[in-house]
Amino acid sequence: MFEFRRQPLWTVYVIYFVLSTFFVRVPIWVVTALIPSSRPRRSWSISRSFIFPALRAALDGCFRISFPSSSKHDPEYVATSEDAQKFNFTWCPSVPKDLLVGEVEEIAQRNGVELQKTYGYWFTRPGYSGAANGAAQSDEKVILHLHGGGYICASAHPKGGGNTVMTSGFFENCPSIARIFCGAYRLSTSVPFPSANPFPAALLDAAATYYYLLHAVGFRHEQVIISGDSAGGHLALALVRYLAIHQFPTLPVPGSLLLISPTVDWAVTHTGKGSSMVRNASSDYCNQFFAGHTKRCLPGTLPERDAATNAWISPTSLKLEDVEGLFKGLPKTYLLAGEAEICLDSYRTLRDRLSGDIGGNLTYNEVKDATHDFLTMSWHEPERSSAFKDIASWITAL
Ligand SMILES: *[C@@H]1O[C@H](CO)[C@@H](O)[C@H](O)[C@H]1NC(C)=O
Ligand SMILES: *[C@@H]1O[C@H](CO)[C@@H](O)[C@H](O)[C@H]1NC(C)=O
Ligand SMILES: CC(=O)N[C@H]1CO[C@H](CO)[C@@H](O)[C@@H]1O
Repeated sequence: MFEFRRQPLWTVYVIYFVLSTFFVRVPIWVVTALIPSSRPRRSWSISRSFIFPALRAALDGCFRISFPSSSKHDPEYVATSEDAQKFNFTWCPSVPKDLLVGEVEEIAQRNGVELQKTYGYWFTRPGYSGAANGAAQSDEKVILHLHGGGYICASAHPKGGGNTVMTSGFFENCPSIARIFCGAYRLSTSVPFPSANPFPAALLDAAATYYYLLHAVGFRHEQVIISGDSAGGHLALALVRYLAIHQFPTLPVPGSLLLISPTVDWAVTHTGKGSSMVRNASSDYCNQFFAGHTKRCLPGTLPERDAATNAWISPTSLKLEDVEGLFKGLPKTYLLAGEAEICLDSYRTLRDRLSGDIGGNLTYNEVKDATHDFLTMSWHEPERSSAFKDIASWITAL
């Protein structure tokens, strides 16, 4: 993995990638998209069957050379440039020290993870007239959204991944949502890069963004929907579980939790011939994310096997010994799964564990023929809008 990250291999690989894509891959994608029986899914449209392998190839390429990162998305740059106002950037101070307790505190000490300030961006509904970071209205519902990217790429920046497509989906389909706060958290690295920001770095940052909404903007906890897609869904689940275990008076469990294709089995314990990992491999593009990198990033100095035996890392791991009560005290939760995803089996395990603990407060939606994190793909229609509409009625009924 990342074997071509250094020059001159980087350049050689990029040239090879561009040429082979134009002259070999694109023609193959065109032909396979045109013939229904050779599409990633027979039921998929021609255009989706063409865009999908391109997305997969781009990601696989990144796993060879490393993920691009833009200095214009660096918070220190944004904070001191005109982008701060343009994108409604804000810093969020770290949570007070007394909110770091229990097992998470022990792991933080062991991994040398400190509390630190983080940041985020406000997204507003078109036509929104107030200040993006203005005081909470008494009847307003707000979404705190945590982005995906396997804990190793993307950001909360409007141009840093799927955030703009995701938030516009909420604005177009959920009339009661006027603004969304995309909270940033530390990304992680591990071999072949130097190890940085293992668990619970992202959890502490996500907690800081929620603390900001309650204490700086003035939302009551019931008004907040904590949401996350992919790795951000894993993070949202971990944060709310942490709050449910400790019942902090200054940082109560939020009103509700929205999990969008949450990556909840980094150890890949749902595996084998009949599993979605194998059976849905051709209709999912993030196979590389489960090839071991994030699984090494998150545990830090914990033993490697902890990826499978620690519920903070893999809450749906089939190797967890005691799962009863794992999600006790969680609020109303909506879990969105794509039926064409490799992670589908782990979502079904999450569904079963959640419903064991919160019963009817769980809403599960498994969308036929949908691939991983499809709410971030404007080309994944009609499934995307239809799922957003279903989420909208769940929000209305909260
Ligand atoms: C930032 O907030 C203002 C309202 O204060 C809004 O008009 C503008 O569209 C927002 N920018 C983004 C990127 O959402
Ligand atoms: C479901 O949520 C309601 C409040 O919204 C709560 O009173 C009830 O205890 C919850 N049920 C479970 C099983 O968690
Ligand atoms: C087309 C296909 O094989 N889909 C599979 C995706 O994974 C689920 C869960 O394992 C299977 O039930 C589907 O048949």
